[in-house]
Amino acid sequence: MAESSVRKRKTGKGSKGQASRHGRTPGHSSGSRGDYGMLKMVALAVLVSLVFFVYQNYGYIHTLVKAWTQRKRLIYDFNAASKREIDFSADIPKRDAVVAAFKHAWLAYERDAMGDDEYHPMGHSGSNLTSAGGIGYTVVDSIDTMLLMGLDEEYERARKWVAEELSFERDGNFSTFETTIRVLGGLLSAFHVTKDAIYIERAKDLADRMMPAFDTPTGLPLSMINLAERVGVPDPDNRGLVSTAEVSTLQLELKYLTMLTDDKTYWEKAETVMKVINNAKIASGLSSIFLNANDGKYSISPIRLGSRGDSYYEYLLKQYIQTNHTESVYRTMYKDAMAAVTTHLIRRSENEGLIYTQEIVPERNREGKITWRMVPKQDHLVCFFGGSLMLGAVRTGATGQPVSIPPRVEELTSDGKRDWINGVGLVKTCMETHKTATGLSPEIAHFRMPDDEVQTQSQHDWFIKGAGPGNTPYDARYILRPETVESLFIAWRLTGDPQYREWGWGIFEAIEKHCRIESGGYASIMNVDALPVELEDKMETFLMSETLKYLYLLFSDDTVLPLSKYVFNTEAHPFPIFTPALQTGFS
Ligand code: DMJ
Repeated sequence: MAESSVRKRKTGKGSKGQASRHGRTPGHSSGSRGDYGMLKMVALAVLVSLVFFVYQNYGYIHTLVKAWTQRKRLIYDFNAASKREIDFSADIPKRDAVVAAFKHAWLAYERDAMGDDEYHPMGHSGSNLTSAGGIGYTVVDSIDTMLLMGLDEEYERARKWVAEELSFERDGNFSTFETTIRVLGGLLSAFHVTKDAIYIERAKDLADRMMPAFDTPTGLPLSMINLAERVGVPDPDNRGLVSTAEVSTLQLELKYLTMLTDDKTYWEKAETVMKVINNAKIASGLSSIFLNANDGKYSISPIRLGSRGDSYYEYLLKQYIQTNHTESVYRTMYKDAMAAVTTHLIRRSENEGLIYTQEIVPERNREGKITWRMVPKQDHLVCFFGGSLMLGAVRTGATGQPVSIPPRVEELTSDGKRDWINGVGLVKTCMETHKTATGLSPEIAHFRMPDDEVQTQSQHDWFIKGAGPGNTPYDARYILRPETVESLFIAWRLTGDPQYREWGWGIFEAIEKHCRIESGGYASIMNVDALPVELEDKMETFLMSETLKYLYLLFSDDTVLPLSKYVFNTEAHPFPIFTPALQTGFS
């Protein structure tokens, strides 16, 4: 039956064709040849003009095609990711290598500079933040990493130093923000792990000395605090303004301190700041990097996710997580901020379609009017944001809790999917900026714009501004920063994708190869894209508190500090998530 019907259709077609051919008369035939020749001429002319048009407009057409293909380029395939087998067991050799690196850093510091705030591994010396003496910047910042890594002997010596030597009776001006995230944060997480009263006593002493910084007309804390005098000190470099990230990155620490001490003062100070920031909201939903502590308004200043902006966004999300999703005001603030950031700051690069964040900078024109300039420049600091977006997607952009690992597409709202994809893309971009001579990424990456002259000089979509033979700009440095490995750790825990471990291991190997000082410790690099490396004699405290901790966690199994139970302060000190008994939040 089938065959005969096929045959029938063939016959039908054939007869139609024949009928048409038979229908032509000789006269028609010669006319048709003429028409055909004419048609060929026209087609040729069209083709030539098309080639000419393409030749003349190659750049524009190339841009259009690129834009079209980039829109199609898939950053993340939810379905493929969900099918992957996940193995969260520890990678013991790599984890042990990270522990060995920590010991290499700590033992050198302990030998050369025990108790000093900062360490200079090449000069085998330490230094303090002020001439009034140290405040345990390095020791306290490192304690919970030792506890995590099981370095008992090192821990006992550090604990002894805290008990016998640490003093905050220092007549000097200290950064309110840095002291909170490194020292107060370190003491609180050490207390959480050990329940040793020494840490909570020291934490309370420090916090009480810092409270006067909040005595401003609005409650926004001043940038500096004299710990002995117990007075807040305005930052003379910034016309008395306070930085947005600095005032909004004290909340996890102060709120946890209230939970541990039952003293509401800390909580209230922290929450007042957030209320002021919420009220300062401007129409675009964006936040600039400075606030005025007298009137609580944003000052006209750059808008960015890098320095002075970064951890404001981080703590909006983490405050919501810290109190077990009970304070919806932070969810709202975070979601509004992410909507504004997506619209105004997140961009894709020209050729490779890399996700990055631009800055918006105010400029005064000749008439004195403010105009806003877009600057395609991203601080290394922004690399925390990839992991943060992913975490935010599953905590604030999910249809329910808990969310699968990795999240299934139907578990995320449209905002959740948007933030997840941007987060994945941003982590990838940060890894792209590690494609340098050292495998380490610079302090600042610029992204090429369509008509940039630099387009012809760089093979990537990003470049280090001002770098060249004999030129070492500030932007080219790597100072042992943790932001990329922080995002890799979060991305690993939320996806189980081994790519994140591989990338982390690459960064660890690059640090070992280029920053390690044989006699002990690690130094910063002046130019990540120049070999042999030129070193800068400084080992930042966040190498031991953050960079090596996040690498250790990346290679540990997922029962170690699970993200469902812990929230990390911005200096990687883990605090437990809790459900507050007191009435909190504001509207
Ligand atoms: C750390 O002190 C903290 O992560 C802070 O929030 C930003 N910068 C450094 C590390 O780069």
